[in-house]
Amino acid sequence: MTKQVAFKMKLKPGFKVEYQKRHDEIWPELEDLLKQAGIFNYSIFLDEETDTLFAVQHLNGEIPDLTQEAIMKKWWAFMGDIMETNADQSPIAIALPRVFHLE
Ligand code: RM4
Repeated sequence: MTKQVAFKMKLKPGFKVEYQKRHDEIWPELEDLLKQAGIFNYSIFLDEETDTLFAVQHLNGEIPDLTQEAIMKKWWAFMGDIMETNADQSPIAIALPRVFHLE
């Protein structure tokens, strides 16, 4: 059973190019981790007016907890200088309710 989830995160002002570059060069081991966790069709969009990042993911199964995965923590530490983060350097991510869907 697949499900779709969405959440928002915050980019620090002025880092759109750097954010895009880092994601264009995403680490293969992170890609592998995300896919092995059942995440696919994963996109992130940016509202440049507010520096808000909107992520949409499809999942095979339930939302995975990747917070203890070494490569996830390494990536979050790498990204922490250009995103708004929690104390553990994970990005502040706020779940968004789905209000419309067209199959
Ligand atoms: C984002 C953020 C997310 C991660 C993606 C790949 O900037 O770090 O947690 O899943 O990158």
